[in-house]
Amino acid sequence: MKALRSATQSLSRNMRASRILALGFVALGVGLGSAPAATILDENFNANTQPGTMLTAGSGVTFNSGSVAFNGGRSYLRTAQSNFFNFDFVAEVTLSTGGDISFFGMGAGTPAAPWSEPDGASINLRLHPSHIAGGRSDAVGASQMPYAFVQFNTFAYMGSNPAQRLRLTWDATAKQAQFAIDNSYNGIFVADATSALIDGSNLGLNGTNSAIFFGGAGNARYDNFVITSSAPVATPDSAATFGLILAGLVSLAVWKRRS
Ligand SMILES: [Ca+2]
Ligand SMILES: [Ca+2]
Repeated sequence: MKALRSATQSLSRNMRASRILALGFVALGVGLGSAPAATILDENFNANTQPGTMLTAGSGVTFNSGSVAFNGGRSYLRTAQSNFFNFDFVAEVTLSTGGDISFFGMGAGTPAAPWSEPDGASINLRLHPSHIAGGRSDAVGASQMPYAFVQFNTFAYMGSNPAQRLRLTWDATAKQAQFAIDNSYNGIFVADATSALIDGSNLGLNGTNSAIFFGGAGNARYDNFVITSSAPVATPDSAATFGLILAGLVSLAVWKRRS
């Protein structure tokens, strides 16, 4: 009986220990695992000014009527954050097609000579209005421009549309991208066309040149740009705070040595 009680006590002690160990592993898992996907950028352009989270390239970008328009030469708007290659994300934006080709993708988001198409390395969607190239919709992977397409996938002929919701999904582990388009978007995304998987491993994309961008010309107009990602948001404020704390600790150490 005594032996049995001792065995039971020992068993319960072991169970308690393993429960604590399990809790420890859960805590460790939360600490080491990638953060759950969250909305890290949500821009409706209703302020009619350039958001602080985004940068322009080219001279034809204007913020008005609660959205952003692209005129003149082909121009681009891109995220200031440029490390998306390293993180899973889903980016979406609504396009009202203009009179010229429109672009949406991941890369430097700058115009390349001679036609001001998005410079490589890049993965992007090339959307022609109805009167150009039959309104063709292409998903491409480009190492450099002009015309260094490593992959070129024509997957739809969407043509012009006043509310075309564009979606880019990036798998950072597989290094694969996929585009989807919802024509006549009504607020709930339902893909009318989905591209082939684009291999992003061999284009020269990396953790420093991978902004998310869109643009074009001919009064292409974009709105409601949303990024959901496991990427940590780069905030200059937190870096500054860290610097202040560090400076505080250094001066405290100096003060302690002196006193
Ligand atoms: Ca808006
Ligand atoms: Ca639709």
